[in-house]
Amino acid sequence: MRGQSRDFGPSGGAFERMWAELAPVGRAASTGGYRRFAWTRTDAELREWFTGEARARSLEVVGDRAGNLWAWTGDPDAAAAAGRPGLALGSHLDSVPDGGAFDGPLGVVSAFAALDLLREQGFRPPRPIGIGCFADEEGARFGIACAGSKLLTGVLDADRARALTDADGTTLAEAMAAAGAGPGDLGRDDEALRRIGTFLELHVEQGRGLVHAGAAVGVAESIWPHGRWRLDLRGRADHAGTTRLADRDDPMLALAAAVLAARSAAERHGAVATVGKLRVEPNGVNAIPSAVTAWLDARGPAEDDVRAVVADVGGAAGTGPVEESWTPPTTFDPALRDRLAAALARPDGTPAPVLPTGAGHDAGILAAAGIPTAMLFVRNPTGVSHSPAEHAEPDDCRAGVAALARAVQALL
Ligand code: HGY
Ligand code: MN
Ligand code: MN
Repeated sequence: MRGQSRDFGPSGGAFERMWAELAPVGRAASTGGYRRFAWTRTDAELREWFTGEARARSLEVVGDRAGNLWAWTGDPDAAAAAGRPGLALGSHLDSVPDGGAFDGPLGVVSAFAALDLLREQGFRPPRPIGIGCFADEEGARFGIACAGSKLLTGVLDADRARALTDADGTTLAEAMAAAGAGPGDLGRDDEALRRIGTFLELHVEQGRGLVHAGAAVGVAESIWPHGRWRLDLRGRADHAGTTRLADRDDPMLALAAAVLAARSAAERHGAVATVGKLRVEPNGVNAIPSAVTAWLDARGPAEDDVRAVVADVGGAAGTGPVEESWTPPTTFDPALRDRLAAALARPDGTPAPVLPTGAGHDAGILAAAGIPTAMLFVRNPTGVSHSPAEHAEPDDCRAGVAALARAVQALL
């Protein structure tokens, strides 16, 4: 199975052990893809794994009011009070439906492995180092991208979050309570934010920029604005065999128009648009649907273009798209970016490649909250992501750990 520990060869070491331990958690044997959704039993297993790895390194594990977990060296509160807030690493462990092994977990595992490497090298950090594990980055169950970091920074309202429902109608509040997490305390957490002086997220690249650059590791320049809209398409249920075409009110026709419009509008506006999730009622082969619900994901370099695509799709579908999630554009701190590109220069001295991305990340949300933030990308040979085929080569993953350790030393 791609992404499993054997891909990392016989060398052993903490990275390979952690990777092998995570590999089976939430993986579907049929596809090799992952279903690691927020506030599920699989999520609880991942949280337990994270806590175990932290405690094995004598890191203090604290939760924040948004459901995220943090593992810190030293005393991050005392350091923050002394005006020396810590450097936090980390990423997320949740996935999209049938997702890949690397999107998220590579950042968390690499953070633990980089801390190990720094300790082996005798590095004594002048400020605390934290490792964050963000809740519900993919929004696969409750629909909001980067929900944990948006709650942490106050971008996502706690009452709205508590009322979000999954496909079965379970609210986030109910799911958190069932997982033993108190939904009542959800909200912006200034105490947790004060601990973070700088945030640095390592992530598998979701594209082929590093393949073209011929580099194992790169630095993020920016994240495109992106959002998710719901299209409620109503029709009239009727018999598939006895209803004359002229008498039909079939919402599938509006769906078809919307999907084709998404593609043509994206081409026209220099953006990308996807309809990847549908709900059809009653979803019977021989019944004209009474309703079709579709979700549109639209992104691009310019916000106006993204919104123009959404408007075009709404026009084609004959209904107003309902915005469920919006993430404004991120430009990462240029000084941090350039410092890292220099610190991670290639053997010939040229700075590490600097790349934009269309993928959203918790790092983008923390940057928007004013925390100096940077991202490192690790080469993905095919660029494929949000798929069981997502992959990164063992040597590139090791290069990512070494780069993350070097970046920590450059920033502290
Ligand atoms: O959707 C995204 O861009 C990210 O994977 N959450
Ligand atoms: Mn993702
Ligand atoms: Mn991710």
